[in-house]
Amino acid sequence: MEFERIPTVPTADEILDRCLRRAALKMRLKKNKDRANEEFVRAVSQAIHDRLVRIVRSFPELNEIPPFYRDIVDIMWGLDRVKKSLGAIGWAARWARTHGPGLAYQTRKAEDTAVLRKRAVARLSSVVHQIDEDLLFLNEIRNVVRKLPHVSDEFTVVVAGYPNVGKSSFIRLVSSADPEVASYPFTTRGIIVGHRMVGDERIQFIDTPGLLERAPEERNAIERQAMTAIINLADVILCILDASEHCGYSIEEQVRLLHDIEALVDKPVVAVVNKSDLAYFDGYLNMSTETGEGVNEVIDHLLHFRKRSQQERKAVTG
Ligand SMILES: Nc1nc2c(ncn2[C@@H]2O[C@H](COP(=O)(O)OP(=O)(O)OP(=O)(O)O)[C@@H](O)[C@H]2O)c(=O)[nH]1
Ligand SMILES: [Mg+2]
Repeated sequence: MEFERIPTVPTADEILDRCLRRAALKMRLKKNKDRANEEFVRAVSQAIHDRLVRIVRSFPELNEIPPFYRDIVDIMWGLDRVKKSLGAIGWAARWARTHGPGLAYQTRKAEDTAVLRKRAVARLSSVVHQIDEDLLFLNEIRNVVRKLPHVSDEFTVVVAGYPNVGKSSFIRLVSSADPEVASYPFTTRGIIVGHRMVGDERIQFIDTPGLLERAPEERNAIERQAMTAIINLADVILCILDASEHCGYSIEEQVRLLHDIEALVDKPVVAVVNKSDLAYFDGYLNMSTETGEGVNEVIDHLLHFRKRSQQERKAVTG
């Protein structure tokens, strides 16, 4: 995702420092002081304009980013607020471009060009300072989104279940390459994203640490939205149970969670019982991520939904 390439968004003071210094450097060699003052104003406003435009362009177009990322930005900060801040930066850039030449012209025409130069710089500074909060806000967003997991629009299995049932172990075991550990802003724990090649197609596995382990009525609105953003990625949900109860939850509680999840989402839910090296639970697929027993059967079972989701995608795209 292009998010990780967004550079740090500078503060108003940092922008002004840089632009003033660069303009001063350019003027150093000028012999005629009046001419130098005029050129200084022109150079500063141009540099401010260019810098601000670069900031706006470094952010991806919010209407074009994949729904998962748009959901997260919306839940965390609100799309409108983000657009407003980007708009404010754009406004300041345009201000510098529109008024810069006029300020430079006034400087040249002035009795005392040094006074006018200072006045012009003060006006430019005040415009840049007006967007200081927008700059800080965009930098906060940048710092969060660059650490989001990479998820793509391919066949996706979202792995759910109580803590310690073996969700992460499962993803690590079945992933062909080293899974990515990224951060998801709604949980303090790392989220694991892994891939497995099956034939010439990939399956994407996504962890849900701490997201689906509480009863629906205990979740607040933000948590519900955050969960929906992850669930929307899923072609199928794999709900892992632990019949050994070593995870600390009774099997009854775990089955209740399974039913909650089934009721909550309109995606297929596959239940599988992990830690079969310790205990079996009849009526379900059983596997052990420790010994590998039953894991291939689980993958095969998940693949049935790949065929289905491909047909559904074809039906949608015609
Ligand atoms: N005996 C046995 N232990 C397992 C098996 N799978 C996982 N474990 C152990 O169970 C513990 C929890 O496994 P994790 O994969 O971290 O569980 P998780 O569901 O990702 O837990 P959270 O990230 O806290 O939600 C670890 O100590 C694993 O070694 C298994 O098949 N058999
Ligand atoms: Mg885990």
